[in-house]
Amino acid sequence: MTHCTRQWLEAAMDHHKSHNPDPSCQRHQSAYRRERNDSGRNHREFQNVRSNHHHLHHPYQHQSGPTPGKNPPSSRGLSTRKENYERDFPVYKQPVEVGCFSLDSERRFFNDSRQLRYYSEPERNPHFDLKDGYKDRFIKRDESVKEKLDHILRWILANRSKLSSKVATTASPCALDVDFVTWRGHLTKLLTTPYETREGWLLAVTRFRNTLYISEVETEAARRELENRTERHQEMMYWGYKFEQYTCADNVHSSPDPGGVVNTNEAFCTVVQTRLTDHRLLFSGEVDCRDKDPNAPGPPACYVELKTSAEICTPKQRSNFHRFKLLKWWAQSFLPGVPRVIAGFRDHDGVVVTVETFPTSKISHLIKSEPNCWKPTVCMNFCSDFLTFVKRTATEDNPSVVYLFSYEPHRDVTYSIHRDSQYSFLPHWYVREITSSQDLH
Ligand code: 0WD
Ligand code: CA
Repeated sequence: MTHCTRQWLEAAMDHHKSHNPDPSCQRHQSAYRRERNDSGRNHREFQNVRSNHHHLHHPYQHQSGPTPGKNPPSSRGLSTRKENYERDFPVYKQPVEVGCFSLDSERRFFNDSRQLRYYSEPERNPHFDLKDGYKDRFIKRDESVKEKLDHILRWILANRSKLSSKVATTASPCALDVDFVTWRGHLTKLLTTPYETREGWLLAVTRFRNTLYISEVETEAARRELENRTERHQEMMYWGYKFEQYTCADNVHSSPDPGGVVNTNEAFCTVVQTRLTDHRLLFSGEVDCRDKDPNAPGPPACYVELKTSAEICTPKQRSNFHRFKLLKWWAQSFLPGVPRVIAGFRDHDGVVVTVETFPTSKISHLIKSEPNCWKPTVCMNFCSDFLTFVKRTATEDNPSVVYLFSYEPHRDVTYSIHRDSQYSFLPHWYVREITSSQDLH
């Protein structure tokens, strides 16, 4: 691991200083902390962080287990048992934002940050009514339109020069300098797989010009769930967007406008590049807003993830929140390097009663008092081994061939191969453009 990578990882995972054997690393680490604490000075932290933090140990330096990469693969499947992934934390490079894009109120693509919003800190007990506007000021994205990777591919075509290998050689006929292209949300699903007991997934993979594209396919179970959503469930999905409207302003100097329309077509997405072990990744994720302070660190460190969740009233609710929800929140924000998750806790009637900040790097400490709780290292090692499995399996370089990877809870990951099928997802306009520009070399 390079010095720089380790430094980032330690800051991101918030190592306890006394467990760090390298004094020069400690210096860097405390500098990072100071900077981050300064920029985050206005933000409240979840109370447990401070009370528990000092006696918690870092999870990774005490891990022992199988050597990295020695997880015995079965001939066809990939194990999803968490016990197989409890080894040292894998190299995960600090994610770098290489670009961004926006989707407007009609879901049109723009290669810029016009939809980026600014976080406006609410009071601690704000009494935001999340039900307001559901009936009359809500425009919902058409979920029957499956966009697959299209927006990311559009971004790639508009930004080829940032990604292509400087010298195209026959030895390395890589159109893009990355191994994988996908949505952040798909990687989040991979990270949480060893702990997922309810929902399976289907991921379609195509190798094209030596880059592996990963795009989700809706499962039968997910489709049925979508169809059978209750009216209350539909309304609750609106609540998350409404919370964004109460806390996000369109400009640095403006204020949120809770009287406006909530339109879920609108999105701002960051595109980041990073590396997990030997997998070079390019992925995009939707970002809710950024820090207003012009002196805040650059992206992705200035980004803020907003969440809503039911108020926690009982020890059982607290335990479930730690075991299930914080796992998803951590995975989603850790991947692109978003440092803060800000949560609005709502009562049964959809009114936000408290707002708390969860620094991403502290989430894994918060949960350690939970018996049988999740571990970041298991999530990351599983993801790395899955990507290795994909590289080894999806060998035919052909835009119309799909390797369909399938996970059902408590089962291994398996796959099937499909030619020119309903699963093919790379659009002709993308294949044509990449093919013609590459053939010029
Ligand atoms: O299957 C998917 N997840 C697909 C996502 C298929 C096709 C498109 N997308 C894209 C959309 O363009 C959207 O803008 O998802 C983008 C977000 O991608 P992501 O960041 O990789 O997704 P994820 O991390 O799962 O979700 C981030 C946010 C969500 O916020 P919360 O706080 O609830 O996690 O993106 C929203 C949602 O607000 N979101 C979506 N928006 C549009 N389409 C979708 C979706 N399918 N899923 C989540
Ligand atoms: Ca959010």
